[in-house]
Amino acid sequence: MDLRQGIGLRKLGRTVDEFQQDLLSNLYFRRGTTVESASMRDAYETLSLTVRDHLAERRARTAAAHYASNPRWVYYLSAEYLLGAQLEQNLLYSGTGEIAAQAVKSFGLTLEEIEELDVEPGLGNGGLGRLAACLVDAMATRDIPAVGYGIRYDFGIFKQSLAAGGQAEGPDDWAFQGNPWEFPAPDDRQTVGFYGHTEPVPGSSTRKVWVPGEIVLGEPSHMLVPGYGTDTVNIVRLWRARGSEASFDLSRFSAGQYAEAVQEAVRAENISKVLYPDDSTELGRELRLKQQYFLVSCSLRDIIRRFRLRNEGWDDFPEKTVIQLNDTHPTIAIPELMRLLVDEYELDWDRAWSITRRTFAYTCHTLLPEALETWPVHVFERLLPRHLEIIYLINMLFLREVEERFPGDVARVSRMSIIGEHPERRVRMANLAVVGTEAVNGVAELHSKLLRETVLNDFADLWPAKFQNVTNGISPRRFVKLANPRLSDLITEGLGDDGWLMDLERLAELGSLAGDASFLERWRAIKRANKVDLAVGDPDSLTDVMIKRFHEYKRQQLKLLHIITLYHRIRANPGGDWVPRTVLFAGKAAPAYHAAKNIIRLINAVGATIAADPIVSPYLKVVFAENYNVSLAERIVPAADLSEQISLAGKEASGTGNMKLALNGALTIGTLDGANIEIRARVGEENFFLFGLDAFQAAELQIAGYRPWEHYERDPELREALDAINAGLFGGVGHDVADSLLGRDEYLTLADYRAYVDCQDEVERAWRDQDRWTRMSVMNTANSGFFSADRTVADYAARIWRVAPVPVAKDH
Ligand code: 26V
Repeated sequence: MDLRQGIGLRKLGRTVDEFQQDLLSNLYFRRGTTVESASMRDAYETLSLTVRDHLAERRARTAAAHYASNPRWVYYLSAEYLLGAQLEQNLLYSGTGEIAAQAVKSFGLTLEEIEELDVEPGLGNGGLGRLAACLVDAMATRDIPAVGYGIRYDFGIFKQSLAAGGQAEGPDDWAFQGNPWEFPAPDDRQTVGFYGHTEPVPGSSTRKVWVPGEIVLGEPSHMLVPGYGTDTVNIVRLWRARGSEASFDLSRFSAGQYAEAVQEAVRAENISKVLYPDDSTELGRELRLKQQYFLVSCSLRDIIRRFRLRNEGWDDFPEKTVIQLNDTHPTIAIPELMRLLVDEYELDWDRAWSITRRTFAYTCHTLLPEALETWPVHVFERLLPRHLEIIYLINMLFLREVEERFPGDVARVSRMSIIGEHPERRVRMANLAVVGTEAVNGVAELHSKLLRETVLNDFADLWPAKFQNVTNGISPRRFVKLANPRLSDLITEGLGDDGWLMDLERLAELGSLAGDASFLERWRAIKRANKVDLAVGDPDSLTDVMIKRFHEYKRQQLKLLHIITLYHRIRANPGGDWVPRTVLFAGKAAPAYHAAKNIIRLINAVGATIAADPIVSPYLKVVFAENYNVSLAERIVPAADLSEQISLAGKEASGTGNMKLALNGALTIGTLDGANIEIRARVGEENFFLFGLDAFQAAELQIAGYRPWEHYERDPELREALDAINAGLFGGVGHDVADSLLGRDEYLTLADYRAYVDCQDEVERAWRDQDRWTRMSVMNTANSGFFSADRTVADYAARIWRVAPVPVAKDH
């Protein structure tokens, strides 16, 4: 690096010959093997290291630029990242795809076969984790100095398979054979305390000394996060727990108790052992709180270390630092920063509180009450005694403020308290997150509005300016360019260049091509070719996809009722002019979420009955694709004709699969929920299949008293569908699903059934006119430019983070 001594970095290979030489030297010197004895694994590791070097060189220039400008930094704190497979992405972002393909060919290999060894790190559950990955991608693309902090789980989200038609879970030991994409940085390890007690500090009313009862080490490693079309390479820094030397019990070892001697170390390492696979229901497990504090404690100390590299004192801290909390999972960062400032750096409480509040911002990703995190006070007290004291003090001062503003309003005070009292005392993390931050945002217009008007209404009364909306977005690089190369090439040809990949609103220029017959012909041929690649059904059938986590509010069961209705219609009129359909489901259910697993079982049972039926099977096929993850999404999304976004209105915060599908030319059938509303507003109501209750009507119906049974009695097709389940038509599977629908039907499935089925008839009318359908498809892509994560990041940067880009110099 030519930073101080004028020493230049040796140039990395830019021609096929040079790239081959780089491969060879990496094979010999870093992999430690030879051409003669190299395995496919060696080939994969060597190619990955060679590509990684190109990004690492850019990383060095990025770090130099950041160091020189001492900018305001964005720190994204997230318990989850779903980064997706790395090799193909990094070939694209480093611009080495072409030469790498030719270079590996000379060794008798293809990129495709090497890419098959590239395992995606499944360090997240679903939407929230993938959003984190899209946002770090977009921050790098926008040249924003940023670090994403997370946990390096040994086991990611479980591997899903089907066993006897139901979900079975297997371990995801994703880095079992090593991970060439990460750089371990053991020198930057941090020490984290748990348990223990606090002691007063003589002469101080606010300071305390916390004497932890357990000490754990956090060791970071980082993965490179390149920007597209720029030289910025940011990092995601992931912490892994290690036992400290003190956790090794020498006396037991000497006494021959070898296993007992290391049990403390094993306990420590369990902290980052496994990702919790339950999204949207809180279990209140101590180990999960431990994970959260582990992430927060390591990350905050690292942030302070980085701040100290270029700054002194504390006054500039909130000017140089913004910490975005991805949901409440990292919210203990608020009392932790208070603890560091007050107890360790000896700032007075008010100054520390002013710094803390100005440093954090909070993104909420849900509206479901059961997904709002709370922790029993006794769990908190045992694990983090000092943090609980700090929370009590924050709460006392905060509630005093509330009483001053709303004198005598005790109900309001108890609703806003960070400590809930009933049925047991619990710490309400969302309340803490709102109180301790400068900005709070929802993830789609409707979601942000409902947050202000319902869940966080009291807080919005108190601090209206704090509440904002930042509609989610997705990476067009991963979900169009990499996932759908055929469509990308056609778009690039249509627009004249590939600038749309960094300026997605330019897709609007496609609108003028929607009248061009030959363009439409090619558009349709690409969709068909993508379906052939996916190979799940007849490529000429309507490919109807529902891909997302399984949850009752998302209503996979509504899609099932529609499928059963189609089955009955075809059976009743075998010679009818039916639209052939392939329905593709994919998604995981939380292992303990029995109702969701029952829906998976019923999908497979219905699929089997249909497949065995010679009358129906020519027109209808139901497929369940196992182990939905980022890589599978990249294969399904380009092949979809119809995108199912049918959650009960008011329940889906945003959705991001809806954006991926619309951008790839699928038409949406959906409710007025989450970002569907914004998709419809942009692609045009004539290009969107809308049905169902809106959020207001749904809430009114719940209040008025909803009786699902009435829909069953009134609607013969609905009755026929539910009766078929109960009569055992699907191998006796699904009684529990039917019972739940006819009993409480919490998510108003039966209330929306008729509107949904009728709307599906509308879909089929549109499908029969393939020219019309293809035009609608083009208009969906053309008008989805808003849903780029680059725009999302620009919104955060302008309205919440107040950060500016820092360009990276081209050369040393
Ligand atoms: C929530 C919880 C709740 C407590 C226990 C453990 C746990 C683990 C994960 C989560 C995350 C659920 C929240 C989530 O993924 N929300 C989704 O966020 C997407 C990105 O903003 C959004 O598009 C989806 O609509 C929303 O469901």
